[in-house]
Amino acid sequence: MWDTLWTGARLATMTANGQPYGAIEDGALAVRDGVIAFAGLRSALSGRPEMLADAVHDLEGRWVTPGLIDCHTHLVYGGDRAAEFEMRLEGATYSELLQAGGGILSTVRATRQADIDQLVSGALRRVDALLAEGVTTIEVKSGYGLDVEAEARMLRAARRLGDLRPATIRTTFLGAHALPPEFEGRADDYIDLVCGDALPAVAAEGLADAVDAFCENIAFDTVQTERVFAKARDLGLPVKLHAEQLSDMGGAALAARYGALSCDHLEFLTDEGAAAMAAAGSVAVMLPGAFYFLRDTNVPPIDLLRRARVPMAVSTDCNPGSSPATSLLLMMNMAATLFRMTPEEALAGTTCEAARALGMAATHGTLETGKAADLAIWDIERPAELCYRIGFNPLHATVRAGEIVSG
Ligand code: DI6
Ligand code: FE
Repeated sequence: MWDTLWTGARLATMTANGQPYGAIEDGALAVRDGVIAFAGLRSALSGRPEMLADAVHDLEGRWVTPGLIDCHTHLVYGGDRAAEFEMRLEGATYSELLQAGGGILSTVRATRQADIDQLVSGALRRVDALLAEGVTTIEVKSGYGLDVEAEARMLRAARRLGDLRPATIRTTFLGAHALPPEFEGRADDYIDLVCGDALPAVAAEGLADAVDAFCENIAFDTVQTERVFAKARDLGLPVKLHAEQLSDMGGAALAARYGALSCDHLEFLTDEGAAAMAAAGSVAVMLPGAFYFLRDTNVPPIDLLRRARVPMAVSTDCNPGSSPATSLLLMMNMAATLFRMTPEEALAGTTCEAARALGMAATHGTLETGKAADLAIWDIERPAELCYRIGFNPLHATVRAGEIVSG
């Protein structure tokens, strides 16, 4: 017996079954013990639905996708940056603000002052906005603490989000995000702290699933980034990188040498960088919210990534400075309108490829027997509608680990 069986479903399995979206029209999906036990044609069921499961629901032709995965966020932080937004509208640039001690560093000040309860309650509002659109897995980075204790506190806050909401949380240590003011002019000393104290402490407490860095002319260079990656490797943690966002630093090629799960942003990615990512199997995480909000004009080289067969994910980059976004559907719309990704690529980017970017492809991101029963059920006629509308939410219900959690 299955726990629950949904019939009358149109399944966007996001598997390579020869159909766009891996679609199965007139499908059925069953779960048992939180795992998908059947995903296929209704006609392939071995008996009458009522005989097969404790609970049976007819979805009346609604579409079912894997629960959406937001694979790159900075949604735990203190304060906000609305005042800075106004300054940018008056002409200040993102890089100038950071170099003048604002930008990321103003969020660092607010985050250092916040206790864990304040960090959690602020983040929950953003988590809830994501969950309202069918998100079931969220990656959360540190990087606004920039000292041993505050970085760990951010990650503890992130982990707690997963206890408070029906979501799978993956945490990433981003100690090398910006140079904290007390290390001004001493970036290498700060990297000593990251590698010698902060990262080992975080690893010892089991607080991070991966390690990230901001490799950029306003942040850390490739030599400093490589020191962080080497330490991560020693500790057995996979790496990812904010690479080639504002300039070409050669970060993607470096990350690929460390077998990076993903390289993210990539507005300035080169042919060599793309080739290295393809060889390493690194996912390209597209962040159109940051591109839009910073009024960037260098579109990431989508055609190059396609030709090189680099998998592409799509994420919010939810953060207070460059992408105050809590709608993954809007990011899918922007991936299509701004980056010319197809709606199918955009949905793959928030399901199977996002799972890959988190090292979770074996268990999440597609509708297949044996995978986690994380589902989003939509009131739509075709999957392209998930990208098509702007600011409209067609979610009917969310299922997390086999349980209906909304709808
Ligand atoms: N790139 C980004 O887009 C975010 N971090 C990064 O390295 C922005 C973070 C912020 O501005 O607060
Ligand atoms: Fe980011």
